[in-house]
Amino acid sequence: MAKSSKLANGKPAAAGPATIHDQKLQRGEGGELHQFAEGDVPVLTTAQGGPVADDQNTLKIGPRGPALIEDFHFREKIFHFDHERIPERVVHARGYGAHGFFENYKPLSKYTRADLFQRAGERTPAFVRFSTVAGSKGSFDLARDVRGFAVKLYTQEGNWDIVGNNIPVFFIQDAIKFPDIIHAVKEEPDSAFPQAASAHDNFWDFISLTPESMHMIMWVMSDRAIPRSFRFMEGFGVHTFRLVNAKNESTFVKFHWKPKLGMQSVLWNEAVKINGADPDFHRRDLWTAIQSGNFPEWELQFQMFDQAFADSFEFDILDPTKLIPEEVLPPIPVGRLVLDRMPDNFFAETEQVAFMTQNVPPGIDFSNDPLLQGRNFSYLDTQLKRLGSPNFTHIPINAPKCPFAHFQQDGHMAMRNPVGRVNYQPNSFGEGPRESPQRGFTPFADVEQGAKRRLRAESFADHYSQARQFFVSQTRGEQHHIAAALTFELSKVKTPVIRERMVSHLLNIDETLASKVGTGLGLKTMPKPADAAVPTRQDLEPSSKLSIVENGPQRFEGRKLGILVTDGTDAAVLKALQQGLAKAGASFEIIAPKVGGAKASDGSWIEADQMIDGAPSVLYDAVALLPAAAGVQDLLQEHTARDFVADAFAHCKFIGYVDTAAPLLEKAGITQDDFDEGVIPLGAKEAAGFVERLGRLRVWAREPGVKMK
Ligand code: HDE
Repeated sequence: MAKSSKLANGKPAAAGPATIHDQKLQRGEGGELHQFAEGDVPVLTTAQGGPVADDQNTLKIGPRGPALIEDFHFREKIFHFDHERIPERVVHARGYGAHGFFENYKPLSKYTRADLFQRAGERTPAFVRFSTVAGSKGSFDLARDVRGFAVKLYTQEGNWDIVGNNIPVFFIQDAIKFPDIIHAVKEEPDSAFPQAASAHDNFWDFISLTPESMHMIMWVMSDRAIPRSFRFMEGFGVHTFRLVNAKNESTFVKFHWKPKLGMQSVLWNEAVKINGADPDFHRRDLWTAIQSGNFPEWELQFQMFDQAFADSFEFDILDPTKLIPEEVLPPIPVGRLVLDRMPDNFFAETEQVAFMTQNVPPGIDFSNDPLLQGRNFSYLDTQLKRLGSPNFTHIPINAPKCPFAHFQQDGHMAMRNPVGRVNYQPNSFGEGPRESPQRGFTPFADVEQGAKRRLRAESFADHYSQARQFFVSQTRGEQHHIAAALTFELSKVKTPVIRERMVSHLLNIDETLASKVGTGLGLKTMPKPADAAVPTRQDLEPSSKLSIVENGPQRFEGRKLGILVTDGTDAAVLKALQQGLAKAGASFEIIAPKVGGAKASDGSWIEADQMIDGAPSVLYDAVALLPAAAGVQDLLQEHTARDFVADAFAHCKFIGYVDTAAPLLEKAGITQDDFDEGVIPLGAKEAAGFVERLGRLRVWAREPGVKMK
């Protein structure tokens, strides 16, 4: 709050030291000092710059009104407030962004002329926005959904946007179906629910009538759709693109972002509880990591191939419902993306950022993927609606960071002030920019021919083989999660025929999966397999790269331990744990019965981050139970304390415990017989070893025993 403002009682607020916020207010955009300042504190003004005397009371006749419309300060303030919202994105409305940079490893001129890939170590500024697809802007973070992974690279040859997802394939093969799939997944139009959930009739009706979506369905029913953090997910450009070099030679490419901290997801039961406990879980995670200097990092990798590979590959490389297994075509590391700065203002940057698939620099080009071609139309179109003016590139987050010059002019909210008389070319005055055949974007000169028709290529007709390949590439536990997710989602579908139709597709993917889901749904008879245009191939090799568990980090870096303390907690154990975590690059939160903290065994004060009611164990990757003998008696009376432990166990997490915590484990229903390698006795000496073991993240062997759905 500006310090010149008055409190409700009309008295000026106490003047404290000027904050950064005030400093900014004090200087105009050009750095000029504000005209009005009292000492160190800037004076509140209208948007027109007029100083304001009273911001607490409207202008009235007499103390009780009526109010006067002459009150220009009130009218301007309310006018602006009334117009604070812009339309949210029609898809990917809920998102969170951060600034950073891309660093190129080595020159790639053999493949692409794109300037950002020409020099080793070159850094290109970046802005990344992660998102969910279906929910509205205010929906919760842990929806079962695809995550958007949109990267804007401010290259020296204009902005390059890789508008990708955390899943390498998509639901549909042709952009003309996009409004249908999105209408179907979003809330139903009559009831306006469910919010941010695909578990409803319309979605599964559309899906069950759209066999091309089956591969994607396997992914969105897998743990990929409930990531633990944006920091722990992969990103994909999805479509096949082209790299084009200076000789105009083209190489096909698929873009992959690999998280440095490895992949990690949560369980569905956890996701449901996280949504209640902290709907901003993913936002908070990214914010906290970056603000504390733990900058998330991804490696950009290219899967590159030529026309001969494309011709020989089992599926059409233009079909966005297919991927190329990494075992078949290993991706090559080309650089790293680091996110190191949060936006100063969410609206100005994250909300106003406009990603567009058609933003490519010379040296990057499109393929004929029909989904990509459709997107290239949609993303420009949508910005006009959302940002309200063709001048959306004037907004700083969207403006290029390289020199630019063109003759586009005027329009709503034009922010630039072009000088001179010439606003066209060619012109006789030798003024203004001219096109450059050498430096400019030249599309790859592919030769196309064919009859003009609305047709789906036959090479796009196999809808089940890669769905099966994905399924059989998962660990048993992950397969179980897919079956449980399908059963859950379809249990929310009220129309029996839709449930059956879905099971008929599953029969073409994997019989055990289909029968698990059929049994889970209580189908009286199994349906016949759906008609398949192409029979499912059984010979595709499993690809271990498709599993999250098989590619786990094996270290606790970037993860968070929840440490439960009470008065009397052993200070030495706590200290040893904290040291172990710091060494591992991990963080922790202290959870105490009261947020004020607790007194440790040595009389020192333990500051708490959370009270037990506000911090269920779903917010942590593992837990340590350090209550003292007296404190544990109080915890035994608390439901939330028992749930803290019971959930950690049911979610297959590592649990460290001191002797005095044993009654709490018992009260949570965990008996000596249940103890496994993940329930670990803790003393000061064991702390380092405990942290080391946390790197496995979960004790998956426990899962069948706890019968988590
Ligand atoms: Fe999008 N998509 N999309 N999409 N998409 C949008 O653009 C669209 C598709 C993706 O953080 C919209 O600015 C069509 C695939 C992300 O701001 C819109 C089709 C992939 C984001 C649009 C697709 C994506 C969007 C809405 C089918 C993964 C969020 C607001 C042909 C490769 C970007 C906006 C951000 C956003 C259209 C399919 C990813 C309406 C027509 C496939 C990450 O233009």
